[in-house]
Amino acid sequence: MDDRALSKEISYALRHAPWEYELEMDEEGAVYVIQLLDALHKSARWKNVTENDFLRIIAQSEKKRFEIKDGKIRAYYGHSIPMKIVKEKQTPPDILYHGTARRFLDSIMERGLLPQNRQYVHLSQDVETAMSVGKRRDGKPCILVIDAKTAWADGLGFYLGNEKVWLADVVPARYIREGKDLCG
Ligand code: HQG
Repeated sequence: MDDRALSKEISYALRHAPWEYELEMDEEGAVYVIQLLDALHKSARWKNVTENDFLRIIAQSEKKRFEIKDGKIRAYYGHSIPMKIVKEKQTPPDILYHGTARRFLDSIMERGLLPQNRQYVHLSQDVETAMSVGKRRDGKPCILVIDAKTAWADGLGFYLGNEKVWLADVVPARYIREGKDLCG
C-alpha cells in the first residue's frame, strides 16, 4: 500500500472535496469511516483499503493530520470546503510562528496573514514546524513571529488544529513581527 498516496487521497476527500466521494460530513468535518472506505473501494487503486490502513497512516505520519473517534474520521486542519468547519476557540500560546516564502513577505506585512484558499490561517507552535511549513514553498523560508497573546486579548479568534498547528481567522499585520534575521 502506498501510504503517502492514500494519505493524500484522504486529505483531499476530507479537506477539499467530500462531495466527490459522496461523504456526509458533520459540522466538525468528521465522516463515518465506513462511508469513506466504501467510497474509496469504488476505485481500483483503493479497493482493498481497510480501517487498519488509516490507523497505520495516523500512527506513522510525522504530521498529525487525521483523527479517528467514535467510528468517524476527520482532518484536524487544512480545509478549503465552503462549509466552514466548526472549531472551538482556545487561548493560544503567547507566541506562534508562521513559515512562509520570502516572495509573500511584502504582501503579508501589508495585508496581514489571510486564509487564502483555506478556511483558516495556519500557524505553528514552534519554529521547527514553521520552518518545515515554509520549506514547502521556499528553500530559505521566512519565519514570522505572531504576538498571539495580544491578538487574543484584542478578540481575534484562535483555534487548536493539533498540538503543533494552530488556526486563526486572520492575523492583521500589527501582530506580526518580521526580522530579516528570521528569513533565509
Ligand atoms: C501565504 C500543510 C501573500 C501563506 C502545512 C502561505 C500547514 C499570503 C500561503 C498547512 C498572505 C497559503 C497550511 C498574504 C497568507 N499575501 N501571501 N496576505 N497571507 N499568505 O498551504 O500555512 O502537509 O494554505 O504564508 O504543513 O502554508 O497539508 O497555508 O504561504 O500545516 O498536512 O499564503 O498545510 O500541512 O498556503 O500551510 P497554505 P500554509 P499538510
